[in-house]
Amino acid sequence: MSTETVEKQAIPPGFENAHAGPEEYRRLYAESIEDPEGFWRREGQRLDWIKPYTKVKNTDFTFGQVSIKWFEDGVLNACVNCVDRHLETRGDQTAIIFEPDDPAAEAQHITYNQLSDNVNRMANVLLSQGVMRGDRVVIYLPMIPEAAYAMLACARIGAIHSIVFAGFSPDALSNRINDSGAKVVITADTAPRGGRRTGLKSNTDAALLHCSDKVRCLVVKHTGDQTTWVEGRDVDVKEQMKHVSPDCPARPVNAEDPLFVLYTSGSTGKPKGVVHSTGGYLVFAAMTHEYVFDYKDGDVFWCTADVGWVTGHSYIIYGPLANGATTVMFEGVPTWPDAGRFWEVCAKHKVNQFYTAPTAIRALMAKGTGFVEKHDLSSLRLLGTVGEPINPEAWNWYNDNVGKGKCPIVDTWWQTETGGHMITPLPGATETKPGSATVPFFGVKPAVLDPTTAEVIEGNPAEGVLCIADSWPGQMRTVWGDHQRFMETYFQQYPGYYFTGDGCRRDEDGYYWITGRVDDVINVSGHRMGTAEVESALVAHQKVAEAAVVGYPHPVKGQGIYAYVTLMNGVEPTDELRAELEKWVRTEIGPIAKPDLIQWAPGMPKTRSGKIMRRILRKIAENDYGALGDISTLAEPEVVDDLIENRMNRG
Ligand code: 6R9
Repeated sequence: MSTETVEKQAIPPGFENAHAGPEEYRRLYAESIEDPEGFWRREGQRLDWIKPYTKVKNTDFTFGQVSIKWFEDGVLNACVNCVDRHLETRGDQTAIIFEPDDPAAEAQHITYNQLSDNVNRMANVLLSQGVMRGDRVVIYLPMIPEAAYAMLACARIGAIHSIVFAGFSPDALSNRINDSGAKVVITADTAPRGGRRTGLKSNTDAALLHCSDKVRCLVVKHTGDQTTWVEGRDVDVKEQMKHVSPDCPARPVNAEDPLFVLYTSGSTGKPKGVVHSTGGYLVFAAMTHEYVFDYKDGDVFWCTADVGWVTGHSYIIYGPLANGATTVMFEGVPTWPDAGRFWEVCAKHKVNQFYTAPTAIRALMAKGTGFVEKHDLSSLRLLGTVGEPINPEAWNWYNDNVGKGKCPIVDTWWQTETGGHMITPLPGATETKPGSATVPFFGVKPAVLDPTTAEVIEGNPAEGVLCIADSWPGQMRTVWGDHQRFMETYFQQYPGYYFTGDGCRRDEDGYYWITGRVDDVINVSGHRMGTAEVESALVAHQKVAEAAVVGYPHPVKGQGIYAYVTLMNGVEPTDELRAELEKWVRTEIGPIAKPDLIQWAPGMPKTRSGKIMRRILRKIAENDYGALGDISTLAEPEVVDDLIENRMNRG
């Protein structure tokens, strides 16, 4: 689909008093770029500081000496900012609504007072285990309130948390415990999800076989399921929390002290421990949460991500709680007991802002509109997406059926590395275009660079790799234990810029369209093509539920287009349909984009966070499936066998 033909969607009524209107966006954006010192000096004040900063920005993108510091002489505590400072004015307000996996179980409403009590107790338990300022604590928990308590308890005592998504294997867990040098791992007995249970404690037992025997294991007895118990190593957290004091003094830390390390899923090589700071990160998470979601006092905010991903860090915990919000924590999955669960929960808790991933929207779209129509979604004011480009069909479905045409959709482009939203509409300020993340957030200076010459492409339209020309407070500071790798990954290829790894197009209106990771860009007969574009065309066909496109070596064209296609429920995969889809893409984009090979894929290999693992699809398409590499992070490793068996490119 050509982006030029996409109509701008007006700002829906009801956003006249949003945090920023069109004029204010222009004014503040200009200020943030022309005077970053002044802009962020003011914005930094949205936090409470124990010792106010006098310095604001001290950053250098020069390869070999990359250094990023914000508010560097300020002293604060992140937990105080997310909990203590709200107690006087909103101690009895709900901080966290916990919605359990089992829809019949009762939801918990945890007030700021209760949050404070639990966090202080958890912090005292950590101290009693010898955890000190700067120590690492690995958190391997399901989406339960104790995950929030554990994160904030670490922040309270100046320890650095590193969450490992509860869907990861024992191998992944032990690698992260060892790489971060953690003293303690916090886990739970078992994790219920979609009616099934994962043995987190047994996974942790297996992981700890490969770690120092000094690592302590704190266990949250969540379901009460039977587990093994290693005396002297395992600690019953809930029991200990009863016996310690509900008061734990907050440790003042420097703005640049790390708040957390989060490993990025290993699409290439060893996972990187992304390090985020305390001051800059929290300012950026809080500010983006307020502006991008137009968060106002009393709103109920729901981000459906898992706290194991950066989205959960910034928009379930740190951003919302720094703003004194009510944030929903959901333990379950969108499709259990049926495809109406999201909408049931929205209706039940009168959710105002709902933030999810395109992959979830497409999965629910394939099940039909009946599941949405059953529930009262009148509380919704705003919808958001994150994680991948959203194809216009999913955007429209979301807009029509969930937002009923009344809710702005914020398509937020950002990364684990960026800490918070980078390119995104502001609901009261930005007209949207389905499929575009639109315009930069305050303080963000995107640049489109030519991938071969590394030169900046000025003017519109432009197409190339997406870089960021200057630092913003939420930027990652380093790779844990490997600053050299940090510099090589992000600052070497395009000197003077932060390289995002994404390709993008900037249209006539200056709107950004993320075309996917640059390693997903394929070159067919000398024409560069975003795989996302072909996928978008394929999923626009009414019989297609999901599509993933990769390149494969082609004797004439350089690269050919290999498409994996998942059909809607009940649609027969026939040769006629294959021909129909080829023709469809030809007419949607042009003959150049016609897939050379289409393989029916009953399922896609996805990471636990729902991202399609293109590395695997590329290998299968290259008929090189012997070298698939690590598939342990896949949600359903079985789908790979089916894809190999039915591959189209047998060499
Ligand atoms: C927050 C998060 C980052 C990568 C990023 C890009 C893709 C994220 C997107 C998007 C298009 C959006 N991505 N948001 N692509 N439109 N709105 O997802 O972090 O897991 O580190 O992934 O995800 O490719 O580079 P992370």
